[in-house]
Amino acid sequence: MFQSIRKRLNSFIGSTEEQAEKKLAEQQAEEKLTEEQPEQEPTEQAEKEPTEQQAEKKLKVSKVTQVRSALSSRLRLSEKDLDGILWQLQLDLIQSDVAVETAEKILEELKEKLTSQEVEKNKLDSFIKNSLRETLIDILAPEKEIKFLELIRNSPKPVKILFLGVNGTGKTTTMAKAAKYLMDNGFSIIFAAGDTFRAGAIEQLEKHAHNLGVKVIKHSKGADSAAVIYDAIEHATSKNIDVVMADTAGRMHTNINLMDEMKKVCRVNSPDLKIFVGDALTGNDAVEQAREFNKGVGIDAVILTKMDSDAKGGSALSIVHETKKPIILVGMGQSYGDLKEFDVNWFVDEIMS
Ligand SMILES: Nc1nc2c(ncn2[C@@H]2O[C@H](COP(=O)(O)OP(=O)(O)OP(=O)(O)O)[C@@H](O)[C@H]2O)c(=O)[nH]1
Ligand SMILES: [Mg+2]
Repeated sequence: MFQSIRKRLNSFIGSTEEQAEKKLAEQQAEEKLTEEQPEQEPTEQAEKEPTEQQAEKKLKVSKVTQVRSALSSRLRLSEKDLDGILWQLQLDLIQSDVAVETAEKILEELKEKLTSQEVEKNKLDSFIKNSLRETLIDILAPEKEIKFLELIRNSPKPVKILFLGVNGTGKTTTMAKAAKYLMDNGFSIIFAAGDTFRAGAIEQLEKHAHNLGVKVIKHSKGADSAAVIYDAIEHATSKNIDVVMADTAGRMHTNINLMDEMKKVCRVNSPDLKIFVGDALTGNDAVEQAREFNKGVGIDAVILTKMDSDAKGGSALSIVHETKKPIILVGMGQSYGDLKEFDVNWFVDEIMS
């Protein structure tokens, strides 16, 4: 998981450290040269100076030497020192599925942090790692944090959740996984078979529902998706069910008819949580889709699926940076239990370890 980006970030840390050490060695060599300048021949006057004054002078000189050795173990990186390394990092990030604007923002913030202060030689490693870590955490900060379980716990019931995204990203599977997660935490669930478009979609959802022991509200294929979801909400309200989870048909964000249908679903049912489900393997496409769905219907949160496969990880950084919406859950496999709450520290540890 995330091997590509991890390797590249580690290479950035190594190169920056190397560059800093090189600069320090040059700095020390220069200082040594200055120190080795021959001292002035003792003048007659000095010879005549009382020993007390000579001792005082010696003390001053030794203090200067002390300050010099203190200085020579510290350094401050400059923009020039970092130019080449940051350029390489930008290319590496883009190759790890980080969108160009997000990569630029990372570089800008990283450069500011790395050049902001003098650092002690023995603290270089942690300084560079912390600068990178803080930068990545900043990039992953949404405008509003959402803790999934907490939100469900604290919202008026029934909580209405809509899963949306393009075809095959994992909406239906993720909805089933999220249902299991919520049921394990004591909530009751009902499914709305809102994908009335794709052949076999209703049956696929019914199979998950059967496995999990969840009721499905369905109409027939081709029916109005907004109406199916409406019925499910009515049912949940009358039966005191905590959460309505509505599946929807996968649609390209460029498909105007289906996007209009999604707008209607939202208008009729006012979902509490519109979750964009993106496939982490599709990299920059997932970012573009999230942006367009956000523009079209407004999303509240993101779930990234297939993080267990060969995902490069960069799309997580870009999606949050571009949409400012939080990633709430990540899909880590095909079983019902393979879903976890997204934790920024976990993710940054994973890509930096
Ligand atoms: N490895 C892995 N596979 C996943 C994950 N989530 C979903 N899948 C797989 O992705 C495929 C598509 O999943 P669906 O849930 O049918 O996707 P969908 O978005 O509902 O697809 P449409 O309804 O056709 O738009 C299935 O084979 C899932 O098992 C995940 O986190 N990891
Ligand atoms: Mg589906």
